[in-house]
Amino acid sequence: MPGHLGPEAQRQLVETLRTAVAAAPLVIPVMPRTGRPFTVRMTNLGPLGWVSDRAGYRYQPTHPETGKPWPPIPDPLLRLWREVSGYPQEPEACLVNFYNGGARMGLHRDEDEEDFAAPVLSVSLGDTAVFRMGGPERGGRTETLKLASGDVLVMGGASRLCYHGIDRVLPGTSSLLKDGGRINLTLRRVTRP
Ligand code: MD3
Ligand code: FE
Repeated sequence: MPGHLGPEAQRQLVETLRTAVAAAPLVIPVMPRTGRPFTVRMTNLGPLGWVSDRAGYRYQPTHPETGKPWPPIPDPLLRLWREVSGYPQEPEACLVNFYNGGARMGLHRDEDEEDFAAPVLSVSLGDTAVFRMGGPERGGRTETLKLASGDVLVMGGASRLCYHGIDRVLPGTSSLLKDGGRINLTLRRVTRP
């Protein structure tokens, strides 16, 4: 849904995220086993948060460094989920990804959730990203799509288990974030109801 969030809604969301990130700082996750750092920095909102460290990928109720519960998912995001997800239960996790100039995210599938019946809902803020979408198998055909500030993407049905990633972020394409970069929010249902 291109431009689903208008400029004022985007600014308010960024303001809310500044407060949340002060309580739950962005961390640079590392890959399981190798310990290779991500280029994206992450935090979470909601009862569960997605983390990656040498031990693996998982959802957990607390921030890995502060040990405190993740801040709540802000009301505007809960309302967005109710409006567009088509899913009766509330989201349990909101993963916050921050991309600076050189950050990217390799092709992967989101499969650490128990409940694949629920869609993943993505909100883009700040600089435009080149998003790559493939099929259900690694190595298949892929296509790219630009994700701009305010765009909302609902990945449900067959697309829920498709490979996807972020090739790059295009600097200077938005003035929403003072120092540039991109924020992506993904709302997720984790447990089976
Ligand atoms: C397709 N984030 O956090 S959002 C992720 O822009 C992630 O930060 C990217 O991939 C980002 O896991 C892409 C769009 C997105 C989110 C979830 C999906 C696409 C998806 C789940 C299944 C298929
Ligand atoms: Fe993903």
